[in-house]
Amino acid sequence: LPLFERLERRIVDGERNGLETDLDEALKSRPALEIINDTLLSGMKTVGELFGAGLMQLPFVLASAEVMKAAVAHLEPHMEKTDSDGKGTIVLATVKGDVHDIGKNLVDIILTNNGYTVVNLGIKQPISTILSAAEEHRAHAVGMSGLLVKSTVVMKENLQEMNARGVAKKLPVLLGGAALTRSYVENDLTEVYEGRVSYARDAFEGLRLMDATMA
Ligand code: B1M
Repeated sequence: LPLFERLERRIVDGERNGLETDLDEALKSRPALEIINDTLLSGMKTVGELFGAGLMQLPFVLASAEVMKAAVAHLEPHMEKTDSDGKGTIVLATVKGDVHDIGKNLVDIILTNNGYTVVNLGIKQPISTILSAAEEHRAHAVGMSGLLVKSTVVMKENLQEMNARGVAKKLPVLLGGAALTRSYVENDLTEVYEGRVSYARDAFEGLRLMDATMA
């Protein structure tokens, strides 16, 4: 297979052997982010479709995710970074009950490379932990990721909890993940939250929204 098709195939097949060699070759003709967005994420999309259709078993999905993570880790040092620093602090987490973290970690990389301090709490984080970290780090915003449909409900409960604790006005919230829709966030959740809540389709929209929040 040609290089980029082979790379995409590696994600689908969960094939790590020779991954770094292929990535180094790919870096000669394309920027790291483009490789992630156009090639690797396309592979993950196929994995999601196969799994959703019952054509791929969970351990193989996990193997694909591991290759994806290894690829992102290898590409990360090659990504563009801005000189600007100290643009603000965001606490980032995958919500309670949800283990998906590839998207969240991409958001971390993009924000960090663009001058934000990201406190990445990891997966399955209850709102109490997220809010303790926000207080400790004097965060300017909270970012929550979740890919399961049930995570969209958890996010709503988290926003209600933030209202109840009286932190909504000072903590804008950024939400993202495959199960969310723009209309759910912009119609339903803005009704719920007493602060500002926005939806980011991808890591770049997350960056734009953070820039707008901090402006
Ligand atoms: Co899971 N899984 N999974 N899975 N998995 C999905 C989400 C699913 C849609 C697959 C499917 O059925 N087609 C489905 C959810 C269905 C639903 O809820 N209706 C599903 C399921 C069912 C499950 C399990 C329940 C399976 C089981 O156990 N029977 C289980 C859940 C466990 C749990 O969470 N409690 C499970 C487990 C796993 C693995 C562990 C095997 C693995 C995750 C490994 C890991 O993350 N470390 C996995 C994977 C890999 C997927 C799919 C195939 C790919 C997800 C991914 O990494 N995509 C996924 C299919 C899909 O998403 N359609 C699926 C690439 C990633 C870059 O995209 O995270 O969406 P994403 O991030 C995007 C944007 O959404 C956005 O930016 C990124 C792009 O720039 N974004 C943000 C994300 N977060 C953001 C935050 C922001 C801003 C933007 O600001 C804060």
